[in-house]
Amino acid sequence: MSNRIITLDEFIIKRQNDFSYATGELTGLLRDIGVAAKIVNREVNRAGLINILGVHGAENSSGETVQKLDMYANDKLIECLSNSGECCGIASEENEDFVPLPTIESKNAKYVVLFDPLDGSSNIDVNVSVGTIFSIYRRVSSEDSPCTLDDFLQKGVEQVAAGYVIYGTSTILVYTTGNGVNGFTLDPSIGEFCLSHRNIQVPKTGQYYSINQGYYSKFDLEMRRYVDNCSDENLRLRYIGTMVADIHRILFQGGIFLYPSTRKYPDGKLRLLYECNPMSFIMEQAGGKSINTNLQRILDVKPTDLHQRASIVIGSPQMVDEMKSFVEKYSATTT
Ligand code: P6P
Repeated sequence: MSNRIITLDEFIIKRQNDFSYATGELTGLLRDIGVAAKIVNREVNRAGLINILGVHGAENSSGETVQKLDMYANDKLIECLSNSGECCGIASEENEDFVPLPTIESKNAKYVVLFDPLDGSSNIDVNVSVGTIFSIYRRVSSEDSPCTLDDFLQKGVEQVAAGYVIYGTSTILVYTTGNGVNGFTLDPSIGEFCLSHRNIQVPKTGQYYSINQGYYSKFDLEMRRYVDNCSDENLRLRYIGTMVADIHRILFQGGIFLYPSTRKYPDGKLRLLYECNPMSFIMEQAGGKSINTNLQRILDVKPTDLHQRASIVIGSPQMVDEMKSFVEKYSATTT
């Protein structure tokens, strides 16, 4: 295999024939997201130096305090997607409502984009990996009018593309358009994302489980028993507190990530539309599985609200199946 550098742009253009209906717009959209990721990466890397850390003071739609870098990343993504002319609307964790992009070109655009601009932002101040997550759908509303809420409330199985950027020891963009998963590492010396992980396949099983064990006493009984079982099986606990980083590790080393319902978050904490759905699309495309603690496939859940939460169990297929059968068995014996 040649060691020739393949940039993200080159790869996207070469693969645009993978999906018959695209007329280059999805290609343009993915490239624009790549540009936004480079801009955000620059600021994430400089954050400690130019003092844009610290609490922005505002609160996002989840009532969480927003760090300045969240707002910066949010603004840059909206700016790049607005300039692209390929996107008719966006929805973000940082915006209460969806944002139609009303320019003439965009109004005829076919796609909407949902994103978490900076996942794990509470980790920024302590130099732990954070990420950006994005999810792309074809609009369902008429193309000669502004986008509508229905364009965003589609099942995860309808996504045409999804991806994430992890800002860690290196910056890696991972995405899928439904034809496998590929990873691109940013080479700062040339300012390009270069193909570094071709056709990522998650290991069928693994030695790691990833859950906030601090909530153990607040889990449902069968989840507590499953966590006990992980310990009995001598699995190793790894929990970074950034969903992108925990799932990125699982894609390469295998394992299972769980954010179940708790008393504080009876429907789970993570957001269905711009966290669980895109990460589940990627995981399934890499051969993994993703369900909620009602044992329903995440991508089949019909959304009813932009910011609705979901419980999630995602990772190596054998481990998700084992967890599912464990819960089924335990629930059966406890009814
Ligand atoms: P907890 C980060 O705030 C986040 O949204 C995900 O990236 C992460 O997996 C989760 O919340 C961590 O939540 O309750 O364990 O701190």
